Amino acid sequence: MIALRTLFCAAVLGLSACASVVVPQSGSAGAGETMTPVPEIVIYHLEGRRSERLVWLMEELGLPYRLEFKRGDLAGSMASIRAVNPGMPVAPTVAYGDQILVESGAIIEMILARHGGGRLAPPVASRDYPYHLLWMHYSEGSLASRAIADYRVWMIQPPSARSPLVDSEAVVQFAEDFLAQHPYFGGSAFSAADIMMLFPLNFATQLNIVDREQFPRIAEWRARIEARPAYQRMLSKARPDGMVGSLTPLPRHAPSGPRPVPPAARP
Ligand SMILES: N[C@@H](CCC(=O)N[C@@H](CS)C(=O)NCC(=O)O)C(=O)O
Repeated sequence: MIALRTLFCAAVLGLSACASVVVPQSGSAGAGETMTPVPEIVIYHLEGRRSERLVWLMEELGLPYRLEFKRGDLAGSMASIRAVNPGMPVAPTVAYGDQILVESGAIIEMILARHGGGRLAPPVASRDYPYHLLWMHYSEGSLASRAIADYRVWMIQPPSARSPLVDSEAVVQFAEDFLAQHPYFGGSAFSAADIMMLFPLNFATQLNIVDREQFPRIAEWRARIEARPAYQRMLSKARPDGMVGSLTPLPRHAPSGPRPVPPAARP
């Protein structure tokens, strides 16, 4: 297990470790809005990993934060995370005032509720809101979990047939089908659900867990959202040297085609 955890996120390049702290614009949560005051927010970060979601969110909202990572040194960045969060050393770990938080989706929902001023989420009464919430949770609950499981299983034993259970291809196809009907995972407008969905979709397509050629709508959506100025600002601050410690793409993705019907319900 330790080896697999290392494989997933702690591949280390032999680059020099230099502490990098970025302090973007400071200020209130939104002009003319009454919102909870923003405490000091520190994002403990690993380049190219899920902590980018928080940096991107803060850049979209124009909220102040401090970014903590060791440039080009995933092991060094991990050591900083472990120092503040020994029990659950993952990225993102966020210091929110005197509270240490994990789970990118939960942190994003909390920041939007307290400091978002209605931005990056559709109104609760709107038709888009259930979609937004669905994809906020699907990104980790159904998509990342299956893509990571399939990647790890492949490394142990490459599959020779498609699983009868919902696999990576099925969860990515569900996202592709939604984008046939809606421009964003937020429904009619960009929302934090789009921020949540990018990491696992990139993980599944770029590591060849699924055949990216089968998902043209996801490719088009990705180009559109990665062109956002806030995403580009995130890249320049949180990934200044490009991708660090990439995982190896699979030499071939799992067999595609129709999924066999499972004989009975299984976990
Ligand atoms: N569900 C969590 C996942 C956090 C997570 O696993 N992050 C990875 C980086 S992308 C990590 O820190 N892995 C280290 C490990 O598994 O030891 C979230 O969305 O924040």
